[in-house]
Amino acid sequence: MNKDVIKHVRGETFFIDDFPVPEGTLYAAVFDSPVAHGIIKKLEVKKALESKGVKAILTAEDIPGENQIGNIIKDETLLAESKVEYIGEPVAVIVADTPENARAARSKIEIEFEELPVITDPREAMEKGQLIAPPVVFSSGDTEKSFAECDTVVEGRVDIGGQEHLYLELQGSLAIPDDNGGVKLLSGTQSPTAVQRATANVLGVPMNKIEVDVPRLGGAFGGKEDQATPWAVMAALAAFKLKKPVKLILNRQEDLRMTGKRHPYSADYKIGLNEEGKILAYEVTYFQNSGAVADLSSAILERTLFHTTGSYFIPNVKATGYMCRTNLPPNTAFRGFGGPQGMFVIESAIFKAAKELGKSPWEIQKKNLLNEGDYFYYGQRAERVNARKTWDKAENIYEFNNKLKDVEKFNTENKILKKGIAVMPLCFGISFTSSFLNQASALVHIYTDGSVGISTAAVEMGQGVNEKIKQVAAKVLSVSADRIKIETTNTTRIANTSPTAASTGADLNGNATLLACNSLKERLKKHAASMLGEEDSAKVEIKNETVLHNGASTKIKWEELVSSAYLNRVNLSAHAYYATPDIYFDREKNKGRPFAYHVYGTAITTATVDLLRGTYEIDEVDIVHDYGKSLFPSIDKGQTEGAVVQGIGWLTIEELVQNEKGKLLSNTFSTYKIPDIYSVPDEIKIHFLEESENPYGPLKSKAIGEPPFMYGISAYFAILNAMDSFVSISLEKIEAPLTHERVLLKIMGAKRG
Ligand code: LUZ
Ligand code: MOS
Repeated sequence: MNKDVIKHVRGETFFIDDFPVPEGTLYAAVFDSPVAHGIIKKLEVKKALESKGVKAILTAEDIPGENQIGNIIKDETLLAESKVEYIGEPVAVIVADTPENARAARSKIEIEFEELPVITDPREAMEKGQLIAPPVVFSSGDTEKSFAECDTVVEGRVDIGGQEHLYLELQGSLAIPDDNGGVKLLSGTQSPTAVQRATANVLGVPMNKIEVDVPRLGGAFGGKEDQATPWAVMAALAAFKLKKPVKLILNRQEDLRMTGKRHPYSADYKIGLNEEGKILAYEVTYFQNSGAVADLSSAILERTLFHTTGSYFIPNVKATGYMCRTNLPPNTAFRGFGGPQGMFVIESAIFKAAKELGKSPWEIQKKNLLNEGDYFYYGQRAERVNARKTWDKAENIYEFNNKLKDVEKFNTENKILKKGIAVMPLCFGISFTSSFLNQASALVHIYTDGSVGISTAAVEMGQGVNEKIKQVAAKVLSVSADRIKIETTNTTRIANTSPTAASTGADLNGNATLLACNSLKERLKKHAASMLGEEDSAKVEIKNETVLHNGASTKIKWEELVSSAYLNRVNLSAHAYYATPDIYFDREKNKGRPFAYHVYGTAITTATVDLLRGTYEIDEVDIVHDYGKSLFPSIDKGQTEGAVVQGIGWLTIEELVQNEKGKLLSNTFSTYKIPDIYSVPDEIKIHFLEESENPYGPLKSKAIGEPPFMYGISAYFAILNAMDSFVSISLEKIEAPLTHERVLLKIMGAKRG
């Protein structure tokens, strides 16, 4: 099992807010904009400064370097200057002796605005020319020509809601000034180097003066890939100015209000098929609700474009994406990173086309699955494709035909309850789509007592990457995993870290660890050979903490070997670097091989809908997933289960609501509902696909973090399928989330079929 969780369950784990703080630590709170769009006419902090315990109030004017924390596009200030663009936008940082006093001073800050029109809808932003960047088009073949030759052409619109990350640990950081004019940060970030870079930029110091240490995160899901940065930089700014340690931790209300979510999308599609149900052409336009500033939106839109055709081969495709600027907090990375939105639209198109053709969706899905050697429309050749393999396996082991019969029987026997079924084939590209991010390094020390310490760029956020890296090192060195400690992620030990994101944490850092451990093993084997008087180190092996000579055990154990190596001046530390091979992408042609590989799988989901009440239950999700050779099956299984539930939540009960003024109304746990023990599927069955090997993963494993999230899409269509078995529901506009309320309204608005 993942031993990392034992401390969590006992409440013994230190998150940022649990570390003992240095003497004299001050506490910061953020004063954020109460209006979604406006010009700041007056900002007066005098009264607040006189408030109990307040030490300082910092605004944009107090920034010694550049007031800029934009990651991809430089369009994001740390603290607002002359205007604000969303409710929750940071304007000032209040520093006081206690967190309570810092927050109490907040209401004493006086601010006045000239309010400007507020846009929350991406299509409205588009009409008003509010785009963050020029549109992006990916295409292949000739859709227009192909549509003319199709037997059936179906069009429609899809609206997809956002999603709150709801990591358990809130955003925050502790900043400690040093005596070199720099700052050491404890930060809850997936991107230590992004925090380091932004802090250096804002403070006007070189990056080497900023040390970022990340012990672990209490969940992230993408919400801390870019948006852990501002709070760390604010704490650093305060520490830098006041020469005192400063802690800044958002409370839940602040976190919900100030941070961005998964991007809502609106989309128009057109899909063309021949009589047999083969998809010949697909056109789609995405209107991404990017929020007020770019954040990671351009990369997220790109991943949507990469996943436009889902698990299918379609010969003629044209996809256009618009990054629409709205007056909402900057929407950001969230498990799947735009991929789920793209895949939801193609599944919607197939569902509607199936209905037009009088076929079942799964018939069309199956007919169009990717085959070995097909080309993705962005130019990558599909290799080691397991789309059909996982589909067929799922059909067989879960007895799909019997399931269909059961559903039909249930539906003839029941009037108020109806069952539905849906299948979701998964194909998700693994690698950062910005090729340069696909690099990592590892630093491995063997101490003189034989214990091992490993530093990498990977951030542990509950996903189990530390345990996986331990597995890699334990296998390569052939020592017990109990000898190995994974250190915190720290920019002074591992520089220029890529975010722990894009499901690549274990791949990139595991591969770097593997290389470092291999060098150490070679050195130790050579030393063991010299201990044995053997000239050929190939005749020596280290196995289960014992030195073997010509395949036979010797008396030399791991501890003795290490200690002797040290005394003989063998270097017991190794640093290694890994960069994913064979990937590139040409952004002029929008063609290339952006992904090292793809993860495949198939989920079959059944749901029961109560037609009278609009309520539903997800009965069962049955999965065949391609894990490669799993590094840690119980972690991979847990990641799959969690991702499925999170994916279901996104499309069913989790609903973000803003009013026309851009205020988040679903801003508490009572108004924003996430899956709980009552709403999760009664059963999630998971079958590990046999015979899958991945040359790009450490020890042939495959990435796990994001892909299974998209199995949640089948829950949506299982509910729709159940409803459609009773009444002919309109598919003109497919809207998510499919809340109980929406189900009821859709049934009431439908004609009896
Ligand atoms: N982050 C990123 C990601 O910067 N690039 C990506 O391609 C990506 N994909 C998934 C999640 N985070
Ligand atoms: Mo990400 S959405 O932080 O992999």
